[in-house]
Amino acid sequence: MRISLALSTLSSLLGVVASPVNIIRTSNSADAHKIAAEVLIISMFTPEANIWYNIPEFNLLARYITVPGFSPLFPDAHCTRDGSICQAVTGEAEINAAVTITSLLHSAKFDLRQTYFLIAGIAGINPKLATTGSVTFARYAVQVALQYEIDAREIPSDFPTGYFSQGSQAPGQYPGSIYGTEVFEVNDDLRQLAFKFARKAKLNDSAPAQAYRINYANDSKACSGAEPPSVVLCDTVLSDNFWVGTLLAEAFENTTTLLTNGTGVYCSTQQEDNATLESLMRGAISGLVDFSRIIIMRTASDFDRPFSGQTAAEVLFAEQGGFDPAVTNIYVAGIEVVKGIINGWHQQFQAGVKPSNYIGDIFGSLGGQPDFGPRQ
Ligand SMILES: *[C@@H]1O[C@H](CO)[C@@H](O)[C@H](O)[C@H]1NC(C)=O
Ligand SMILES: *[C@@H]1O[C@H](CO)[C@@H](O)[C@H](O)[C@H]1NC(C)=O
Ligand SMILES: *[C@@H]1O[C@H](CO)[C@@H](O)[C@H](O)[C@H]1NC(C)=O
Ligand SMILES: *[C@@H]1O[C@H](CO)[C@@H](O)[C@H](O)[C@H]1NC(C)=O
Ligand SMILES: CC(=O)N[C@H]1CO[C@H](CO)[C@@H](O)[C@@H]1O
Repeated sequence: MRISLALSTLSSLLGVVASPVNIIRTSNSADAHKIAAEVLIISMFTPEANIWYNIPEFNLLARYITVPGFSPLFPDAHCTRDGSICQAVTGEAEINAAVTITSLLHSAKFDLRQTYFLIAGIAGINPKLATTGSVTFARYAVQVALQYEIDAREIPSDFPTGYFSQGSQAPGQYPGSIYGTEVFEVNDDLRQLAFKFARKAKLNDSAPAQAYRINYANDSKACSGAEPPSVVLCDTVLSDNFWVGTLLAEAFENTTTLLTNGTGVYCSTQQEDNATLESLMRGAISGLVDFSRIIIMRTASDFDRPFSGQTAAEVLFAEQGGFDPAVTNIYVAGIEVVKGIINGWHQQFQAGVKPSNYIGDIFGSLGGQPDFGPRQ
């Protein structure tokens, strides 16, 4: 599905060079040689990874660290010489994300207990909330395809969609069967800081993206699709399945509302984050990472549904022009987040950003009482 494009580097965009501070902490001798990254960028595939190379701020290709269990396509983690900033590339979709992140957390080469994880990838976008090129920061990640599915041609006549919760009898009913990976909630206080950092960025855009998004201008329900790119606080939803179209999008809006008990806002669409978060949460249970140090940033490359008068297949195959600005804005906005954390390390980030909201999964595995899910 994804188009591969040669992306020029952005060396001229940022004049200021943030010099990553010190580190490779040596608190006890067993950990002395481990890389204690302050920020670890999680990319999913080549264009998302490459946008961080040949930049003026730091050189992620100074160190290649082969990690057993990483994808055959992306066998190495990358780090700056001092180890303060690293990157892992998971490979696309849920299985790759879960296996790569789990392998990373159990690698003896890293000490990730104080690391901030910046999930930084492209995504589909709900034109009710934003447009292509926009940068979103999520509080909830919702797994929407973990449901029963009946082909739309065979659904009961009173069903609005073929998707409905496992253990339920119809769309709209709360799931009777919970696997535990349906919803994750991350640190909202950290999200607000990341949002503030990213808003310093001058977002990239392109003439083809502008020309295409005009089509949403007169669609009263989806007119945000025609606005210029912006930085937005809204949630992310995922499935291995790359869905497109008004009916599936609305069905999954409903699923998001249902699974987050009305709080989550279906906004960006992607294929990895419940898997990445499940791995990070299991790592947090094992004391390997701090689940309050995760940022989910998704930039919008394509619309999840057509404009009025267009079909679902037409939007899927259209040249929407959003891919290049979305990839560029991973760096343009993401670098502000990385600089914000590195420059504020001693004053704020080393000690951590205390979440005022619940964080974790639907079971309350990390303690606390989820604000979604069946009450225990
Ligand atoms: C967007 O990025 C591309 C590629 O670096 C660049 O050529 C273009 O001038 C940028 N446009 C804006 C509006 O920043
Ligand atoms: C939107 O409506 C205006 C005013 O009716 C019209 O001039 C314009 O062509 C329409 N744009 C699209 C993309 O349909
Ligand atoms: C979404 O939920 C609304 C309100 O319950 C319902 O009217 C609509 O048919 C649902 N849409 C889909 C596609 O399931
Ligand atoms: C979420 O909604 C379900 C279904 O309405 C309800 O059973 C559950 O108690 C709610 N959970 C919370 C935490 O409010
Ligand atoms: C790692 C993990 O929990 N992944 C889950 C994400 O959702 C899919 C459903 O499509 C589950 O099968 C996975 O277990």
